[in-house]
Amino acid sequence: MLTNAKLTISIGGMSLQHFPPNAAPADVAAAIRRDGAAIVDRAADGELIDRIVAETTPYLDATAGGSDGFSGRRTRRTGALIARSPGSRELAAHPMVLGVCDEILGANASSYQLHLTQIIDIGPGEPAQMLHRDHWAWDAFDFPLGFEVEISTIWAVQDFTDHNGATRVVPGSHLWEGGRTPTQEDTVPAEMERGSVLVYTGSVFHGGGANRSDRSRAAVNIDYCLGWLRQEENQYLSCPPEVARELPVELAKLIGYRRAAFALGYFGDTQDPIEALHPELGSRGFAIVDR
Ligand SMILES: O=C(O)CCC(=O)C(=O)O
Ligand SMILES: [Fe+2]
Repeated sequence: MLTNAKLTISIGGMSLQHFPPNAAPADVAAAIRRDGAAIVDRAADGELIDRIVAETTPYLDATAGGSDGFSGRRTRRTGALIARSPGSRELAAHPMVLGVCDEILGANASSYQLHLTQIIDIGPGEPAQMLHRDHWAWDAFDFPLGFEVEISTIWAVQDFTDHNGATRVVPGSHLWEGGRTPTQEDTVPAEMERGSVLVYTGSVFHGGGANRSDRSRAAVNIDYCLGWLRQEENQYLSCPPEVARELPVELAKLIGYRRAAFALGYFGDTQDPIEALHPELGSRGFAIVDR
C-alpha cells in the first residue's frame, strides 16, 4: 500500500507546464525541449473556435469512424482544413505556434512546412489510443534523440479533461532511447480549457485519452515538419493550386508552395513553387531559402 501511494505521488508530480497566451515562444520552446510538450492556455478565443466548428461540422458529419484501432473506430478524422475552414488557417499560422516552430524546427533545417490538418473527434466510449510518437509517420525511422523533425499541436475545441479523453502525454519521453515502451501509468492528461493548445514534439510519447463521457471530445490537430520530409497529409491534393492561389502568400508557402532548401521542390525550369500560384513573384531559380 505504502509503496503504491509513493508511486502515485511521484508520477502525479510530473505534469505539463502551462503558459499564458502572451508567453514568449522561446520560453514555451524551452519547456518543450525539457518535457517534450507544453500547454498555452486560451491561445485562441472562443469566437474563432465557434467559427471553426461551424465551418467543419458539415464535413465532420459526413466523416465515418476510423477503420483501425489506431485511428479509433469511434473517432472521426476530417482533414483538408486549410481548404475547408478559413478559421483553421488562423490556427495554422498562429504566431505563438510558428514562433515555437522557428525555435525548434528552424534550428534543424532551412525551412519547415505544414504536415497535416485534422479535426479529431473522439466519440463516447472510445478507449485510449495506443501511445506513440508522431514522427513514426516516417516509416518509424529512428531520428537522433534531441533532433526534432516535427511539432504537433492539439487545439481544444471543448475543455479537455481526464474524463472526456484529454490527450495523454508521457513527459520527458522525447529523450527515451528506442526500445523503451511507456504504459498508461506513465501518462498525464493534457487538461486544458477550450481554445488552449497542447504543443509537443514528434518524438514524445502520447495518445488520445479514453473518452468516458457521454459527449464527443473534439480537437483541431495541426502539425508541422522539416521542409525536407514528406508531408503526412498531401497538401497539393488537399489544397490544390486553384485554392492555394487565393490564400495569403505566407500561408501558401507554409503549406508547401515554396522551395524547402536550395533546390528542393522546384518545378518546370528550376522555378520556385510559389510561382505556380503567383507568376509575378518572378523566377529567381535556385537560391538559399530564408527560413
Ligand atoms: O486526439 C488526440 O488527443 C491525440 C491523437 C493522436 O495523437 C494521433 O492521432 O496521432
Ligand atoms: Fe499522435
